Amino acid sequence: MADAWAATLLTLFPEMFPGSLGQSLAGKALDEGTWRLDVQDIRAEAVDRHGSVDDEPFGGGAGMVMRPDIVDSALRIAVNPVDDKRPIIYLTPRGRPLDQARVRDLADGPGVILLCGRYEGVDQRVLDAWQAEEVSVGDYVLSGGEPAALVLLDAVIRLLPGVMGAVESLSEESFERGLLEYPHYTRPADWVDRQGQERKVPEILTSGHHGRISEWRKTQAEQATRERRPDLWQHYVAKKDEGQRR
Ligand code: 6GU
Repeated sequence: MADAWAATLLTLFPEMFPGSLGQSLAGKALDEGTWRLDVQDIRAEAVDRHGSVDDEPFGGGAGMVMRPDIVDSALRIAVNPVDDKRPIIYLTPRGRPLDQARVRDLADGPGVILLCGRYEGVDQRVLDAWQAEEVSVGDYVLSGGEPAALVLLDAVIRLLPGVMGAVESLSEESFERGLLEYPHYTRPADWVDRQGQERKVPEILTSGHHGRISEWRKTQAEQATRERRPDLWQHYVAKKDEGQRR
């Protein structure tokens, strides 16, 4: 059998893992050996008796920066230079935004080495030396890379073979078609909210007309995308036009 998809995670807060990844689909897949998680405490690489891993930024400014020598030691332990083909990803709001295409590529590969920074970040030289890919999970600032690592791993692990039961739900979902998903409804068909207002399920969904239901869902998906994500909408329209010109 081929080796399981393997994540190695470098962090100053190893107790944060597996965290949410020990639950639900990801947790079951972890127990079953579909993927593995090695958590490495960066502080174990400290060389002084205080266990320092950071220092003041050259040039001044707020906060502390993680030392390149300490992070380098941690990476030397994590990476086997002979046969480790896994990308090294440093999680930072300075990084390229994570998207479903990158998530898919990671799921298709052997695994990932994730470096979580704290404080103001990691000395740039060690990132350059290891050709670390800098990745962000969105335009907001987290207090550290750890929750971002959980997000990235969650997105990848659900794509690993055998993790998601219903494979059909994959190709139809958000982003796989470049659109946000249509809204979902279930029983009861007639429901009264807390103000006493009757809220019925859109009639088309209980009509049994599968063709018309598909059309309705597509329209709903397009409308939501146009209103909420003009960036995705532009891309979708451009690709549709390109398809028609062929
Ligand atoms: Cl990857 N790290 C931190 N600290 N903040 C973020 C982020 C990553 N992505 C978005 N905000």
